[in-house]
Amino acid sequence: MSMAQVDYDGLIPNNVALGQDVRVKRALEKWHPGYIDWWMDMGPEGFQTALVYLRTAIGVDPKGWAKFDYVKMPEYRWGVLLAPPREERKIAFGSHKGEDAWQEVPGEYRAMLRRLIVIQGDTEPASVEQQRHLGMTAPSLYDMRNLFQVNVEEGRHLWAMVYLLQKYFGTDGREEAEALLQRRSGDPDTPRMLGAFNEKTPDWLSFFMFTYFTDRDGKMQLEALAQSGFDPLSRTCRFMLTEEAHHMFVGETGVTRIVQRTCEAMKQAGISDPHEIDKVRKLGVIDLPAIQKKANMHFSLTLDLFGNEISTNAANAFHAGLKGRYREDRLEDDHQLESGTYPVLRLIDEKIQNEDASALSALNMRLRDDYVVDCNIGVGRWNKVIAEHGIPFEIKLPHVAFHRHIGEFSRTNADVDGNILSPAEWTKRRTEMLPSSSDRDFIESLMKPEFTPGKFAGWIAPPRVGIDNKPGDFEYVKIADA
Ligand code: BYC
Repeated sequence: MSMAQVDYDGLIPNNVALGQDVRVKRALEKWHPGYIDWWMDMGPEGFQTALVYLRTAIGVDPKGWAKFDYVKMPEYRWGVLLAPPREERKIAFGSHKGEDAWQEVPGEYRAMLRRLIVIQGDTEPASVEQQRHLGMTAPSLYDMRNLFQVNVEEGRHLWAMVYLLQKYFGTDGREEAEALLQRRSGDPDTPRMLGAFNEKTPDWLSFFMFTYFTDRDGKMQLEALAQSGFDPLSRTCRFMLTEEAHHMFVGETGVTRIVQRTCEAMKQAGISDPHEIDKVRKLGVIDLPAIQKKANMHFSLTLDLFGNEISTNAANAFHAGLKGRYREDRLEDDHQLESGTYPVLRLIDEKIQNEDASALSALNMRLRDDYVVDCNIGVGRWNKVIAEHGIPFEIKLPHVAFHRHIGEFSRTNADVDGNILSPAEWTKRRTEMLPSSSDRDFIESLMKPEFTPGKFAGWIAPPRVGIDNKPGDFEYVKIADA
């Protein structure tokens, strides 16, 4: 069987010859029931027996890797899929640059590597937990199917990290794999590891913002890990990135469709001022200022996921050849960064100022800057829709110092333009910039399910094309079977 094909014969679909790797196969088979228990307890609530039109990976070839069919989610074939090896791959950066990529864990970097894999792994089930109530209020079967597709693939990404832990890290890898099933998003005693993954995803606008902003952090981090000198991690991340693209598509188009519906309704009602919030809300659509506030929140929470501005962890991981920069292989420099500098925004004398830091210790910032550029592309598309309707409003990403809980700016309060506010001013102005309880209540009041094939809730426009080119009234989820 070629590397591009997946062996579906056993319990765990894979393209890593698991059948010949008895120790790891047994370890994964032992982990499997705990995973299914976790999925039943913490996966999509209320739809575990529904038939969902899902794509399943049948290969790792970029073309034609997926097959679409109706599947009950607990029967989804979660498996271990690595992108094909690149012949004679070399480590592309850091102090081992030019050496052969590692096929086994380099002993000196074992702990660092395990920590990166565990953190990556922890985010995947966390997001499923955060989104578990959303099926009940889906604005259409199309959206419900997309939610569940994202969820099963996050489950598969957990499998991807667990495979690495089980195969390469012995007893402590097995313990970490267990712990990934024990932590819970938002639990005060056993929370998920990173801040944003303990927040709630209470409504569908949040879901789309999460998949737009937070899954995009996933993309950036996976791109950086795909550069890893540890080849199995690189290959795993390369395949995960093909799945991640759909998640960001769901987010970007979801927000676009909400913006579109709002603009259409405003135009129809003859409202040209986007700040006439009460009037807009009476139309049963989400006002643009509320969409802006949600974007402010999800963007700022996601910036925290890049860690501290100055980080020895990031410097060490790069120096060791474990985690590179975004698309390291396309950058032109010495790929070692021992002497270079990078400008970092910092809080100096209560002012936000650029300061040159050593390029190695500023790697989190470099990735974050690349992320912001990437985020702005979709925001531009949202604004195009608003402009096409002739409405004077522009969605803007807030300043990176706004509403931060990690790093330099967690010590201060900045507004969306980066002006430093006193604590009293912050408290006074907070709900201008972040969703207020009345914003939340209003959005929640719209979250009524629409489960008729081909129909959409009134606050969101239908998509331009169906999934797998299906017609508009296609029954993406057969709930009757639930
Ligand atoms: N919350 O040296 P620093 C995804 C901790 S998303 C809580 O600056 P570093 C997905 C940090 O752990 C992508 N704690 O950190 C998306 C450290 O603690 P220790 C997930 C935080 O290591 C949607 C200390 O503060 N993958 O895939 O340079 C759906 C000092 O910090 C936070 C990865 O993140 C935080 N936000 O950078 C599903 C890739 N930030 O160790 C999935 C793997 C920092 O001193 N992880 N801390 O006790 C990494 O590369 C890095 O760990 C981080 C942090 C970029 C997260």
